[in-house]
Amino acid sequence: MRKIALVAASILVLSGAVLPKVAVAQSPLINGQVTKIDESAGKITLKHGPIKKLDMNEGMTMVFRVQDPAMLKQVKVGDKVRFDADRVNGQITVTKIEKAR
Ligand SMILES: [Cu+2]
Repeated sequence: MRKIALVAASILVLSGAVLPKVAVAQSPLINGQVTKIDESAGKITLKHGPIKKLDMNEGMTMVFRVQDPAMLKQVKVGDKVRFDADRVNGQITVTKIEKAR
């Protein structure tokens, strides 16, 4: 019986039934798509939806600075991503980025 419960729990986790609850608890990320990466400049171009906190009420394609150059290795052109951005020293900067699943 114990084994069956364990298998059932594993299936729940693998199917993602448990994961969405975790995601909801995090701060909402912005959906976007990578259109260009400039590693030497530490910049990324993202097509993105509205970002109310940065006064972008409509979606657009624009260049962002990245907080950490390593972020540019995690994604490639064409990837759909989820990211967060903020004004850092007056520059709009990606503070977090992950591939969308
Ligand atoms: Cu924008």
